[in-house]
Amino acid sequence: MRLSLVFAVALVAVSGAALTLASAPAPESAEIAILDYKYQPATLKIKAGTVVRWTNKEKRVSHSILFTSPAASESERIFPGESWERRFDKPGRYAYTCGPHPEMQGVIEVSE
Ligand SMILES: [Cu+2]
Repeated sequence: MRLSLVFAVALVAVSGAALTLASAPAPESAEIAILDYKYQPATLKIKAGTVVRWTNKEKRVSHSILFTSPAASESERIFPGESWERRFDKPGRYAYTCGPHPEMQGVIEVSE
């Protein structure tokens, strides 16, 4: 009787540890505001696996996130009050601009 109680306690402890191992840590996140035709901050340093969220804080103007290197890709238009997210899994330097406003410039620097 006593032995089976010890066994049951041990079993609960082991399954608790397994649950902890199974749940991957939530990805880190970072925020960039878009305001006054600027990405704020314009340069952001993050670790691989981080989710970056751009939020348009303008009153009227819509923007986009147009990556120019290492690969070209563009977000949909981000209207005032809207957000757009991208996760960066590979280390590197990701330069981007705004489709409609090429004078806007930003960089995401991703490290290991
Ligand atoms: Cu823009």
